[in-house]
Amino acid sequence: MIEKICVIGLGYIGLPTAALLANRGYKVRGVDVVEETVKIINQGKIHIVEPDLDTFVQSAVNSGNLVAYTEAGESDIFIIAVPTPFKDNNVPNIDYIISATRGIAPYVREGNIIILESTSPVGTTDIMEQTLKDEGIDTSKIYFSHCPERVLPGKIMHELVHNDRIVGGTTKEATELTAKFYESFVSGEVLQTDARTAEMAKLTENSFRDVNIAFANELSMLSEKFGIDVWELIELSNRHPRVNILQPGCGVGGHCIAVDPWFIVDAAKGDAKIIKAAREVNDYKSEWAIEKVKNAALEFGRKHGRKARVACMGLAFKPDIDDLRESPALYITKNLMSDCCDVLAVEPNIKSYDGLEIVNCHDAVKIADIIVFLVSHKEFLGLEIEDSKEVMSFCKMVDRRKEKRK
Ligand code: SAJ
Repeated sequence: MIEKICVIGLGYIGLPTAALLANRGYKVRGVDVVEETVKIINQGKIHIVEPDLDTFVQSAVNSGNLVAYTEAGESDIFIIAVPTPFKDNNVPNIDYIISATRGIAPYVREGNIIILESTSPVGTTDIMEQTLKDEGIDTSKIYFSHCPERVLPGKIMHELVHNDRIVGGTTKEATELTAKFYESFVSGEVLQTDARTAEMAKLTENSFRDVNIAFANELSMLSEKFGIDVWELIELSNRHPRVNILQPGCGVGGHCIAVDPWFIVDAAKGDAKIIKAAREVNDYKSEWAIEKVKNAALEFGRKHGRKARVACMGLAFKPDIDDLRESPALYITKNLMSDCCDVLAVEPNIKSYDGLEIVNCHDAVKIADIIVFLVSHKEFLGLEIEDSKEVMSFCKMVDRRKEKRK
Protein backbone atom coordinates (compact mmCIF):
# COMPACT_ATOMS: atom_id res chain seq x y z
CA MET A 1 0.00 0.00 0.00
CA ILE A 2 1.38 3.38 -1.04
CA GLU A 3 1.28 6.02 1.69
CA LYS A 4 4.50 8.00 1.66
CA ILE A 5 5.79 9.95 -1.33
CA CYS A 6 8.99 11.90 -1.62
CA VAL A 7 9.04 14.60 -4.33
CA ILE A 8 12.52 15.86 -5.19
CA GLY A 9 12.62 19.37 -6.70
CA LEU A 10 9.91 21.84 -5.63
CA GLY A 11 9.74 24.00 -8.75
CA TYR A 12 7.09 24.48 -11.44
CA ILE A 13 6.36 20.73 -11.66
CA GLY A 14 7.44 19.27 -8.30
CA LEU A 15 5.57 21.70 -6.07
CA PRO A 16 2.18 21.45 -7.83
CA THR A 17 2.57 17.64 -7.91
CA ALA A 18 3.49 17.46 -4.23
CA ALA A 19 0.59 19.74 -3.25
CA LEU A 20 -1.91 17.79 -5.35
CA LEU A 21 -0.80 14.44 -3.89
CA ALA A 22 -0.94 15.81 -0.33
CA ASN A 23 -4.47 17.07 -0.95
CA ARG A 24 -5.38 13.57 -2.13
CA GLY A 25 -4.33 12.17 1.24
CA TYR A 26 -0.77 10.96 0.58
CA LYS A 27 1.93 11.82 3.14
CA VAL A 28 4.30 13.92 1.03
CA ARG A 29 7.88 14.88 1.83
CA GLY A 30 8.87 17.71 -0.50
CA VAL A 31 12.59 18.13 -1.03
CA ASP A 32 14.52 21.09 -2.39
CA VAL A 33 18.16 22.09 -2.12
CA VAL A 34 17.24 25.77 -1.67
CA GLU A 35 16.62 26.40 2.04
CA GLU A 36 14.56 29.53 1.38
CA THR A 37 12.16 27.55 -0.84
CA VAL A 38 11.70 24.95 1.90
CA LYS A 39 11.03 27.69 4.46
CA ILE A 40 8.44 29.45 2.29
CA ILE A 41 6.57 26.21 1.52
CA ASN A 42 6.46 25.15 5.18
CA GLN A 43 4.73 28.47 5.88
CA GLY A 44 2.04 27.39 3.40
CA LYS A 45 3.24 29.93 0.84
CA ILE A 46 4.69 29.64 -2.68
CA HIS A 47 7.83 30.96 -4.36
CA ILE A 48 6.58 30.81 -7.99
CA VAL A 49 3.66 32.38 -9.84
CA GLU A 50 1.00 29.88 -10.94
CA PRO A 51 -2.80 30.25 -10.74
CA ASP A 52 -4.45 28.27 -7.87
CA LEU A 53 -1.15 26.81 -6.65
CA ASP A 54 -1.22 28.94 -3.48
CA THR A 55 -4.56 27.46 -2.35
CA PHE A 56 -3.36 23.89 -2.99
CA VAL A 57 -0.09 24.42 -1.10
CA GLN A 58 -1.77 26.15 1.80
CA SER A 59 -4.29 23.36 2.38
CA ALA A 60 -1.62 20.68 1.83
CA VAL A 61 0.63 22.24 4.49
CA ASN A 62 -2.25 22.99 6.90
CA SER A 63 -3.43 19.37 6.73
CA GLY A 64 0.05 18.25 7.76
CA ASN A 65 0.31 16.08 4.62
CA LEU A 66 2.98 18.21 2.95
CA VAL A 67 6.21 19.00 4.75
CA ALA A 68 9.30 20.33 2.95
CA TYR A 69 12.92 19.44 3.79
CA THR A 70 16.32 19.95 2.25
CA GLU A 71 17.00 16.21 2.28
CA ALA A 72 15.13 13.10 1.14
CA GLY A 73 13.76 10.52 3.59
CA GLU A 74 12.26 7.03 3.58
CA SER A 75 9.30 6.67 1.26
CA ASP A 76 7.24 4.27 -0.87
CA ILE A 77 7.59 6.34 -4.04
CA PHE A 78 10.25 8.83 -5.08
CA ILE A 79 9.35 11.36 -7.80
CA ILE A 80 12.24 13.30 -9.32
CA ALA A 81 11.22 16.63 -10.87
CA VAL A 82 14.44 18.63 -11.15
CA PRO A 83 15.54 20.83 -14.08
CA THR A 84 17.41 19.43 -17.09
CA PRO A 85 19.09 22.45 -18.66
CA PHE A 86 21.61 22.30 -21.48
CA LYS A 87 25.24 23.30 -21.62
CA ASP A 88 26.55 26.10 -23.87
CA ASN A 89 27.04 23.74 -26.82
CA ASN A 90 23.36 22.59 -26.71
CA VAL A 91 24.30 19.33 -24.96
CA PRO A 92 21.81 18.28 -22.26
CA ASN A 93 22.97 18.46 -18.67
CA ILE A 94 21.51 15.71 -16.45
CA ASP A 95 23.69 16.55 -13.42
CA TYR A 96 20.66 17.55 -11.28
CA ILE A 97 19.00 14.17 -11.97
CA ILE A 98 22.18 12.30 -11.04
CA SER A 99 22.62 14.27 -7.84
CA ALA A 100 18.91 13.87 -6.90
CA THR A 101 19.28 10.11 -7.46
CA ARG A 102 22.37 10.01 -5.25
CA GLY A 103 20.42 12.01 -2.66
CA ILE A 104 17.74 9.31 -2.35
CA ALA A 105 20.24 6.42 -2.30
CA PRO A 106 20.43 6.16 1.53
CA TYR A 107 16.63 5.83 1.80
CA VAL A 108 15.75 3.51 -1.10
CA ARG A 109 14.32 0.12 -0.06
CA GLU A 110 13.13 -3.05 -1.80
CA GLY A 111 9.71 -2.50 -3.44
CA ASN A 112 10.13 1.27 -3.90
CA ILE A 113 9.04 2.94 -7.15
CA ILE A 114 11.36 5.62 -8.51
CA ILE A 115 9.78 7.93 -11.08
CA LEU A 116 11.55 10.46 -13.26
CA GLU A 117 9.24 13.31 -14.33
CA SER A 118 11.94 15.70 -15.60
CA THR A 119 12.15 16.03 -19.38
CA SER A 120 15.20 13.95 -20.21
CA PRO A 121 17.31 12.59 -23.06
CA VAL A 122 16.46 9.03 -24.10
CA GLY A 123 18.17 6.57 -21.75
CA THR A 124 18.11 8.74 -18.60
CA THR A 125 15.84 6.39 -16.61
CA ASP A 126 18.40 3.61 -17.20
CA ILE A 127 21.17 5.99 -16.07
CA MET A 128 19.19 6.65 -12.88
CA GLU A 129 19.13 2.92 -12.12
CA GLN A 130 22.85 2.62 -12.92
CA THR A 131 23.56 5.56 -10.56
CA LEU A 132 21.95 3.67 -7.67
CA LYS A 133 23.87 0.50 -8.61
CA ASP A 134 27.07 2.55 -8.50
CA GLU A 135 26.07 3.58 -4.97
CA GLY A 136 26.13 -0.12 -4.06
CA ILE A 137 22.35 -0.68 -4.11
CA ASP A 138 20.80 -3.93 -5.37
CA THR A 139 18.18 -2.55 -7.78
CA SER A 140 16.65 -5.92 -8.78
CA LYS A 141 13.55 -5.32 -6.63
CA ILE A 142 13.24 -1.58 -7.19
CA TYR A 143 10.96 -0.23 -9.95
CA PHE A 144 12.12 2.58 -12.28
CA SER A 145 9.83 4.57 -14.60
CA HIS A 146 9.64 7.73 -16.62
CA CYS A 147 6.40 9.70 -16.53
CA PRO A 148 7.03 12.98 -18.34
CA GLU A 149 5.29 16.09 -17.09
CA ARG A 150 3.16 17.67 -19.84
CA VAL A 151 1.47 20.61 -18.10
CA LEU A 152 1.23 24.09 -19.57
CA PRO A 153 2.49 26.89 -17.29
CA GLY A 154 -0.58 28.96 -16.41
CA LYS A 155 -2.85 25.89 -16.38
CA ILE A 156 -0.77 23.51 -14.29
CA MET A 157 -3.29 22.63 -11.57
CA HIS A 158 -5.95 21.75 -14.14
CA GLU A 159 -3.69 19.89 -16.56
CA LEU A 160 -1.98 17.87 -13.78
CA VAL A 161 -5.27 16.08 -13.21
CA HIS A 162 -6.94 16.15 -16.61
CA ASN A 163 -4.12 15.50 -19.12
CA ASP A 164 -3.43 11.96 -20.31
CA ARG A 165 -0.13 10.67 -18.95
CA ILE A 166 2.51 8.43 -20.49
CA VAL A 167 4.19 5.92 -18.18
CA GLY A 168 7.22 3.92 -19.30
CA GLY A 169 9.06 1.61 -16.93
CA THR A 170 12.41 -0.13 -17.36
CA THR A 171 10.44 -3.38 -16.79
CA LYS A 172 6.81 -4.29 -17.46
CA GLU A 173 6.17 -4.62 -13.74
CA ALA A 174 7.56 -1.12 -13.12
CA THR A 175 5.28 0.29 -15.85
CA GLU A 176 2.20 -1.38 -14.38
CA LEU A 177 2.89 -0.35 -10.77
CA THR A 178 3.67 3.24 -11.76
CA ALA A 179 0.57 3.47 -13.98
CA LYS A 180 -1.58 2.26 -11.08
CA PHE A 181 -0.19 5.02 -8.90
CA TYR A 182 -0.95 7.77 -11.49
CA GLU A 183 -4.44 6.34 -12.00
CA SER A 184 -5.07 7.10 -8.31
CA PHE A 185 -5.01 10.87 -8.92
CA VAL A 186 -5.20 11.52 -12.69
CA SER A 187 -8.57 11.65 -14.46
CA GLY A 188 -6.97 11.56 -17.94
CA GLU A 189 -5.94 8.23 -19.42
CA VAL A 190 -2.65 6.68 -18.24
CA LEU A 191 -0.91 5.19 -21.28
CA GLN A 192 1.68 2.45 -20.79
CA THR A 193 4.92 1.98 -22.74
CA ASP A 194 8.63 1.47 -22.02
CA ALA A 195 10.99 4.05 -20.51
CA ARG A 196 12.82 4.98 -23.73
CA THR A 197 9.58 5.55 -25.67
CA ALA A 198 8.19 7.66 -22.82
CA GLU A 199 11.36 9.78 -22.80
CA MET A 200 11.22 10.24 -26.58
CA ALA A 201 7.46 10.99 -26.51
CA LYS A 202 7.99 14.04 -24.33
CA LEU A 203 10.81 15.34 -26.53
CA THR A 204 8.66 14.64 -29.60
CA GLU A 205 5.71 16.68 -28.29
CA ASN A 206 7.79 19.78 -27.68
CA SER A 207 9.74 19.36 -30.93
CA PHE A 208 6.47 19.05 -32.85
CA ARG A 209 5.39 22.42 -31.48
CA ASP A 210 8.80 23.97 -32.15
CA VAL A 211 8.79 22.78 -35.78
CA ASN A 212 5.28 24.14 -36.31
CA ILE A 213 6.12 27.51 -34.77
CA ALA A 214 9.24 27.64 -36.97
CA PHE A 215 6.99 27.21 -40.01
CA ALA A 216 4.91 30.21 -38.88
CA ASN A 217 8.04 32.24 -38.15
CA GLU A 218 9.50 31.43 -41.56
CA LEU A 219 6.21 32.50 -43.17
CA SER A 220 6.36 35.82 -41.31
CA MET A 221 9.81 36.59 -42.69
CA LEU A 222 8.83 35.51 -46.22
CA SER A 223 5.64 37.59 -46.01
CA GLU A 224 7.63 40.69 -45.16
CA LYS A 225 9.81 40.04 -48.20
CA PHE A 226 6.79 39.54 -50.48
CA GLY A 227 4.83 42.52 -49.06
CA ILE A 228 2.08 40.34 -47.56
CA ASP A 229 0.33 40.63 -44.16
CA VAL A 230 1.28 37.34 -42.46
CA TRP A 231 -1.72 37.39 -40.08
CA GLU A 232 -4.16 37.61 -42.95
CA LEU A 233 -2.21 34.94 -44.83
CA ILE A 234 -2.40 32.51 -41.90
CA GLU A 235 -6.05 33.24 -41.23
CA LEU A 236 -6.92 32.51 -44.85
CA SER A 237 -4.76 29.38 -45.11
CA ASN A 238 -6.21 28.02 -41.85
CA ARG A 239 -9.64 28.02 -43.46
CA HIS A 240 -8.48 24.90 -45.34
CA PRO A 241 -9.89 21.89 -43.45
CA ARG A 242 -6.48 20.23 -43.02
CA VAL A 243 -4.28 23.28 -42.39
CA ASN A 244 -3.65 24.66 -38.90
CA ILE A 245 -0.70 27.06 -38.84
CA LEU A 246 0.47 28.38 -35.46
CA GLN A 247 1.31 32.00 -34.66
CA PRO A 248 4.60 33.68 -35.52
CA GLY A 249 6.30 35.52 -32.67
CA CYS A 250 9.59 37.20 -31.82
CA GLY A 251 11.21 33.79 -31.23
CA VAL A 252 10.48 30.79 -29.02
CA GLY A 253 11.08 30.95 -25.29
CA GLY A 254 10.46 29.15 -22.03
CA HIS A 255 12.41 26.38 -20.42
CA CYS A 256 10.88 23.60 -22.55
CA ILE A 257 10.22 24.15 -26.23
CA ALA A 258 13.37 26.21 -26.78
CA VAL A 259 15.44 23.54 -24.98
CA ASP A 260 14.07 20.02 -25.42
CA PRO A 261 14.50 19.66 -29.22
CA TRP A 262 18.25 20.02 -28.67
CA PHE A 263 18.16 16.77 -26.63
CA ILE A 264 17.10 14.96 -29.81
CA VAL A 265 19.51 16.88 -32.05
CA ASP A 266 22.44 16.12 -29.74
CA ALA A 267 21.70 12.37 -29.61
CA ALA A 268 20.83 12.09 -33.32
CA LYS A 269 24.36 12.99 -34.46
CA GLY A 270 23.28 14.77 -37.65
CA ASP A 271 20.09 12.85 -38.37
CA ALA A 272 17.55 15.24 -36.80
CA LYS A 273 17.57 17.65 -39.74
CA ILE A 274 14.09 19.22 -39.53
CA ILE A 275 14.17 19.50 -35.73
CA LYS A 276 17.57 21.25 -35.86
CA ALA A 277 16.51 23.58 -38.69
CA ALA A 278 13.38 24.55 -36.73
CA ARG A 279 15.44 25.47 -33.66
CA GLU A 280 17.70 27.58 -35.85
CA VAL A 281 14.77 29.34 -37.59
CA ASN A 282 13.14 30.14 -34.24
CA ASP A 283 16.38 31.49 -32.79
CA TYR A 284 17.05 33.45 -35.99
CA LYS A 285 13.63 35.09 -35.74
CA SER A 286 14.85 37.09 -32.72
CA GLU A 287 18.00 38.21 -34.56
CA TRP A 288 15.85 39.20 -37.55
CA ALA A 289 13.59 41.27 -35.27
CA ILE A 290 16.61 43.02 -33.69
CA GLU A 291 17.95 43.88 -37.14
CA LYS A 292 14.57 45.33 -38.23
CA VAL A 293 14.24 47.52 -35.14
CA LYS A 294 17.86 48.68 -35.31
CA ASN A 295 17.40 49.71 -38.93
CA ALA A 296 14.22 51.61 -38.08
CA ALA A 297 16.00 53.37 -35.20
CA LEU A 298 18.94 54.33 -37.42
CA GLU A 299 16.57 55.67 -40.06
CA PHE A 300 14.80 57.72 -37.38
CA GLY A 301 18.15 59.06 -36.16
CA ARG A 302 19.14 60.13 -39.69
CA LYS A 303 15.81 61.89 -40.22
CA HIS A 304 15.49 63.64 -36.84
CA GLY A 305 19.10 64.13 -35.82
CA ARG A 306 18.63 62.38 -32.45
CA LYS A 307 18.47 58.88 -31.02
CA ALA A 308 15.11 57.13 -31.34
CA ARG A 309 13.21 56.18 -28.18
CA VAL A 310 12.07 52.60 -28.64
CA ALA A 311 9.36 51.03 -26.45
CA CYS A 312 9.83 47.25 -26.12
CA MET A 313 6.34 46.00 -25.30
CA GLY A 314 6.59 42.79 -23.27
CA LEU A 315 9.56 40.93 -21.80
CA ALA A 316 8.01 37.59 -20.75
CA PHE A 317 8.36 34.47 -22.87
CA LYS A 318 4.65 34.37 -23.72
CA PRO A 319 1.50 36.42 -23.14
CA ASP A 320 0.03 37.13 -19.69
CA ILE A 321 2.72 35.51 -17.54
CA ASP A 322 5.69 36.88 -15.58
CA ASP A 323 8.16 34.15 -16.62
CA LEU A 324 11.33 35.49 -18.24
CA ARG A 325 13.15 32.18 -18.72
CA GLU A 326 14.75 31.91 -22.19
CA SER A 327 12.54 34.82 -23.22
CA PRO A 328 13.22 36.07 -26.76
CA ALA A 329 11.49 39.37 -25.91
CA LEU A 330 13.94 39.97 -23.06
CA TYR A 331 16.85 38.98 -25.32
CA ILE A 332 15.71 41.43 -28.01
CA THR A 333 15.19 44.23 -25.48
CA LYS A 334 18.65 43.78 -23.94
CA ASN A 335 20.20 43.66 -27.39
CA LEU A 336 18.57 46.91 -28.45
CA MET A 337 20.04 48.71 -25.45
CA SER A 338 23.07 49.47 -27.55
CA ASP A 339 24.03 52.94 -28.71
CA CYS A 340 21.55 53.15 -31.60
CA CYS A 341 18.44 53.84 -29.51
CA ASP A 342 17.07 54.55 -26.02
CA VAL A 343 14.98 51.63 -24.84
CA LEU A 344 11.83 51.78 -22.70
CA ALA A 345 11.21 48.29 -21.28
CA VAL A 346 7.52 47.50 -20.70
CA GLU A 347 6.30 44.43 -18.82
CA PRO A 348 2.95 44.73 -17.00
CA ASN A 349 3.49 41.40 -15.17
CA ILE A 350 6.69 42.35 -13.33
CA LYS A 351 7.79 45.26 -11.18
CA SER A 352 11.55 45.14 -11.68
CA TYR A 353 14.20 43.01 -13.29
CA ASP A 354 17.95 43.02 -12.86
CA GLY A 355 18.51 46.78 -12.98
CA LEU A 356 16.09 47.27 -15.89
CA GLU A 357 13.70 50.15 -15.33
CA ILE A 358 10.18 48.94 -16.16
CA VAL A 359 7.99 51.62 -17.75
CA ASN A 360 4.18 51.69 -17.61
CA CYS A 361 2.66 50.81 -21.03
CA HIS A 362 0.56 53.99 -21.33
CA ASP A 363 3.57 56.22 -20.60
CA ALA A 364 5.80 54.23 -22.92
CA VAL A 365 3.60 54.62 -26.01
CA LYS A 366 3.41 58.36 -25.35
CA ILE A 367 7.17 58.84 -24.90
CA ALA A 368 8.45 56.44 -27.57
CA ASP A 369 9.11 57.23 -31.21
CA ILE A 370 9.03 53.57 -32.22
CA ILE A 371 6.72 51.08 -30.51
CA VAL A 372 7.77 47.44 -30.82
CA PHE A 373 5.23 44.79 -29.79
CA LEU A 374 7.10 41.67 -28.68
CA VAL A 375 4.49 39.87 -26.54
CA SER A 376 0.71 40.18 -26.93
CA HIS A 377 -0.14 40.84 -23.28
CA LYS A 378 -3.81 41.67 -22.66
CA GLU A 379 -2.84 45.10 -21.22
CA PHE A 380 -1.64 46.20 -24.66
CA LEU A 381 -4.92 45.54 -26.47
CA GLY A 382 -6.69 48.85 -25.89
CA LEU A 383 -3.69 51.16 -26.11
CA GLU A 384 -4.24 54.46 -27.92
CA ILE A 385 -1.27 55.20 -30.18
CA GLU A 386 -0.74 58.52 -31.93
CA ASP A 387 -0.58 58.47 -35.73
CA SER A 388 2.94 59.93 -35.76
CA LYS A 389 4.39 56.89 -34.00
CA GLU A 390 6.02 54.04 -35.87
CA VAL A 391 4.63 50.66 -34.78
CA MET A 392 6.44 47.37 -35.39
CA SER A 393 4.76 44.14 -34.36
CA PHE A 394 6.43 40.77 -33.92
CA CYS A 395 3.43 39.14 -32.27
CA LYS A 396 -0.32 38.97 -32.76
CA MET A 397 -1.15 42.56 -31.85
CA VAL A 398 -3.63 44.49 -33.95
CA ASP A 399 -2.59 48.06 -34.67
CA ARG A 400 -5.91 49.78 -33.85
CA ARG A 401 -5.01 52.74 -36.01
CA LYS A 402 -5.03 50.49 -39.09
CA GLU A 403 -8.37 49.01 -37.99
CA LYS A 404 -9.87 52.52 -37.71
CA ARG A 405 -8.58 53.48 -41.16
CA LYS A 406 -10.22 50.44 -42.81
N1 SAJ B 1 4.67 30.30 -29.36
C1 SAJ B 1 4.64 30.93 -30.59
N2 SAJ B 1 3.59 30.68 -31.43
C2 SAJ B 1 2.57 29.85 -31.06
C3 SAJ B 1 2.61 29.21 -29.81
C4 SAJ B 1 3.68 29.44 -28.97
O1 SAJ B 1 5.54 31.69 -30.96
O2 SAJ B 1 1.64 29.71 -31.87
C5 SAJ B 1 5.81 30.55 -28.46
C6 SAJ B 1 5.41 31.23 -27.14
O3 SAJ B 1 5.29 32.61 -27.29
C7 SAJ B 1 6.55 30.82 -26.26
C8 SAJ B 1 6.92 29.42 -26.76
O4 SAJ B 1 6.35 29.32 -28.05
O5 SAJ B 1 7.66 31.68 -26.43
C9 SAJ B 1 6.43 28.26 -25.90
O6 SAJ B 1 5.12 28.50 -25.40
P1 SAJ B 1 3.98 27.37 -25.35
O7 SAJ B 1 2.77 28.00 -24.78
O8 SAJ B 1 3.83 26.75 -26.69
O9 SAJ B 1 4.56 26.22 -24.42
P2 SAJ B 1 5.28 26.17 -22.97
O10 SAJ B 1 6.75 26.22 -23.17
O11 SAJ B 1 4.68 27.11 -22.00
O12 SAJ B 1 4.84 24.67 -22.50
C10 SAJ B 1 5.18 23.56 -23.33
C11 SAJ B 1 3.93 22.69 -23.55
N3 SAJ B 1 4.21 21.72 -24.60
C12 SAJ B 1 3.40 21.59 -25.70
O13 SAJ B 1 2.42 22.29 -25.87
C13 SAJ B 1 3.74 20.52 -26.68
C14 SAJ B 1 3.55 21.98 -22.24
O14 SAJ B 1 2.47 21.09 -22.45
C15 SAJ B 1 4.76 21.23 -21.67
O15 SAJ B 1 4.45 20.56 -20.44
C16 SAJ B 1 5.85 22.23 -21.41
O16 SAJ B 1 6.21 22.82 -22.68
C17 SAJ B 1 7.04 21.52 -20.78
O17 SAJ B 1 7.20 21.65 -19.55
O18 SAJ B 1 7.74 20.77 -21.48
